[in-house]
Amino acid sequence: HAPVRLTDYQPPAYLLDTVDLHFQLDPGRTRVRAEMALRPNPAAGEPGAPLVLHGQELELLRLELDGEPLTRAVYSVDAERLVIPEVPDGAFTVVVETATRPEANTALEGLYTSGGKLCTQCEPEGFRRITYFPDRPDVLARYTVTLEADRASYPVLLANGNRVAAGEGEEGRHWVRWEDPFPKPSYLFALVAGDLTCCTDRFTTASGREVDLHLYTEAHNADRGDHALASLKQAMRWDEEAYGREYDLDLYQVVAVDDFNMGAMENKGLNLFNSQFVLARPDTATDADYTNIQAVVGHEYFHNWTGNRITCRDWFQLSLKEGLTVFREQQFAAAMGSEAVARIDSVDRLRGAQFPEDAGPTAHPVRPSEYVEINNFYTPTVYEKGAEVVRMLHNALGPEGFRAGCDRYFERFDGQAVTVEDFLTALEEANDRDLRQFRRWYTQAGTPQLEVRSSFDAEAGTFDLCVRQHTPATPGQPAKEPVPIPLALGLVGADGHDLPMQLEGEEAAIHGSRVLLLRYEEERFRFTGLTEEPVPSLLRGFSAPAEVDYPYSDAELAHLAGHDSDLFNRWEAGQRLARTHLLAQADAVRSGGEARLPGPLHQAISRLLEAPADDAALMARALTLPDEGQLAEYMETIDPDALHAAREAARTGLARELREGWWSLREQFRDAGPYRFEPEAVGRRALANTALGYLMAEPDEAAREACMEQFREADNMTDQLAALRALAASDIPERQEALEAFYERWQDDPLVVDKWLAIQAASPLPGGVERVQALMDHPAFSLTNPNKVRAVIGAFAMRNPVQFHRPDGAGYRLLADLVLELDGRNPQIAARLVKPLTRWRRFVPEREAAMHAELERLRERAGSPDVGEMVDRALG
Ligand code: HT7
Ligand code: ZN
Repeated sequence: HAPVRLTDYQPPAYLLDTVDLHFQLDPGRTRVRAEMALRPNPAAGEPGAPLVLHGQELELLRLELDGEPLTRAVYSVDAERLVIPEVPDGAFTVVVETATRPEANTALEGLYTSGGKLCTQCEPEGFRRITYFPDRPDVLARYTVTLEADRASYPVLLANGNRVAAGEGEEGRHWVRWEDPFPKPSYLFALVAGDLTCCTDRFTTASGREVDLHLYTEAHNADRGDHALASLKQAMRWDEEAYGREYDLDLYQVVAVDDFNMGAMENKGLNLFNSQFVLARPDTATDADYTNIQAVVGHEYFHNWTGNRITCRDWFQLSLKEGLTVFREQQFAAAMGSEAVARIDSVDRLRGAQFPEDAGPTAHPVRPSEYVEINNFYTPTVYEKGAEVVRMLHNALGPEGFRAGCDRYFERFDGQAVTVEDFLTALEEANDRDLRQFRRWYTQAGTPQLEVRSSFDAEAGTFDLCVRQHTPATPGQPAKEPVPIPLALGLVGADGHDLPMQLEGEEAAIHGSRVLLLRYEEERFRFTGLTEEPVPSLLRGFSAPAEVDYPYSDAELAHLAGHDSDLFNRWEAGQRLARTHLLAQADAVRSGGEARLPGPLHQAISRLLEAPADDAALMARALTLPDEGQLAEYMETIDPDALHAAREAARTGLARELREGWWSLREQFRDAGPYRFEPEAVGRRALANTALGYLMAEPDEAAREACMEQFREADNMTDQLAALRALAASDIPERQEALEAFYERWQDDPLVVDKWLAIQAASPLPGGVERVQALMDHPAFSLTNPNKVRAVIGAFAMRNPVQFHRPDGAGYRLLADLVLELDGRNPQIAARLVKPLTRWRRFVPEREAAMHAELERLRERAGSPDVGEMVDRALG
């Protein structure tokens, strides 16, 4: 499959003004009539060019040009496109009639069935599975859509925009017509047909427009929409206040769909959501679910301006909408809860998924320059690193400067399909700034490494910092240029306070944090007027997506962990201390020794337990050891068994040594009273359950009893699941009892069953491969439902390193077998599952060989371009 290249971009030869779509919906065979009003694009400079329409898996029934039927002699059609070589010079219309088979569509792109519903997923290139069409994001048109279907099976018929007409058809059929006044690209088209219940709410915009909010679910889930609706209203208000952006239609619709390839989709006025990211009730959804729902509902809403009103010119610009929207989502999350906790959680995600991607064979820039299958580029780099890049811009310009730049962007490009370059130009112009060097963040892959060294001269009262930046080579980019890095820092004194910072040559000192903007490979800074040697607190708030290397002593890390005024770095120091010692233990195991609880880690956790917990959520994170996946990134050659042994020894050691502390922490923070999703209550539950996790790391009688009691009596899923997770990770008789009881109780609730599956698949107990095989044979499992696949295989391959990397390679075989099975059904999901195998070169020799063998097998047998591209990149 030939790659698509950014440098080959050509503007569309024809523009599309209006589209009139008519669907005769039927799950077996749906007929689609598309009438398109086209005209030559004056900007294309290609008079007389052929008209090229994309199309896949379609049955072509009829083609007309300006009302005249066309015969095969005057057009050509293959598996990818339909070409009409000659069209009139001026405006013309094309009518295409096609048929598609929603029920047979297992790829979940285009029009497909989920449960009893018919629904669509068009981003990025799904519309071409609905009709022949100029399916590219820079072709924007006004859509009118008529949906006709059997009334009994599909009483609700939804599309984008406003409902303008409805009527009865023959033989029990009915129809509804929708009009979307905003020009949009085909990827934002959506329709839904089904027997749905509508939860309603209202929102009054800042300028007084009344907006109806409609959330559609299946009838039995009607009591699970409140949180999503509340989150939607919070997001709408926040976007008005933070960005001055109002909603622009009279209706905002959200539909919950069970079979969905990703989290949610921002279709204009008709968002489709994976049920997991919209449905919540205290007894069925955890705090993490509530938090995710708030974030995803916000994310899709924010796309209305960053993505829909202003969209991408081509798919290389994906981060223009995704990076910016993730950043906006992160700002929203911080505003709805604790800023430090929100930052820790997003950095954790970045480090857990994006740093490894940037350091491996699938590394690519935030704005990639070529792809084979665009679906493979919905990555942590485009999303999360893209958001970090926007955050750096926000910090560099300041909140007002950034807002002014965004205002200019919205004003100047509204209704257009644009590029990252256009966004940066708007920021530059509004701020009279030059962001030329900053553009490298979009074009250069790899995580910059910052080597920082210091020296203190007590006599002169100076503290020198030498900072070197280096970005390791990535595929296709052997040599790297320095990128501008805003290094936020503070100098922490012996009493724990920030010391004043005065650089040589400066007139006055700065108190608190300051930002050094690094532009060169090596830079030196001299701080003056210091009467004591400070501990540098570097990259405060994670001011750039970079890795800091500084030779901190244990005492310095403990000092920062206890006192840093930057809460993110307080947490970071504790994690760094834990990481250093856990890695040392893992090395000891590799050299034939036994892992034990490192003293400095014991002291650090014990100090945390003694200190008052002002922010329970923050404390819960500080008490949690870095996971094995994160630790692996810092190991020269990854040995999953050694890492597991080291982390377990520390966890059980802490459980034993600090037993009293864990008990009292749990007692102190267990929440009484009814469930409420409020930051303080969420923090309390997180902390109490962290304590329970430690108690269950060494499960004595009392801990087992307490855990079972919590499991049985919890009135909310957060506490019940925390207990079940602890039980499922322990080889004790209560384990099976609890798992059976949980399934018995929740077997009819697919989203809760997903949790039950994931907990077992992620359990580090021996026999993981067999457990996963048994789960895949369980009636609750289904290969056609991406949530089930993610719950079992995703959890196993991505959250259970010790079992997945089993020495005999059975974990890898199981994963590769599944990729092959999914390859023909849902290539998008199959390709995503290849990811855990792509880092094969980083592992100890026998695992490396076993992973490599599975990749070779995939290369030989997989048929889809999606999996093919991932495997080719992995093998390099
Ligand atoms: N913009 C969306 C990206 C997307 C997607 C969503 C659902 C199913 C398949 C999809 N492929 C791409 C999601 C977002 O970032 O909001
Ligand atoms: Zn998005």
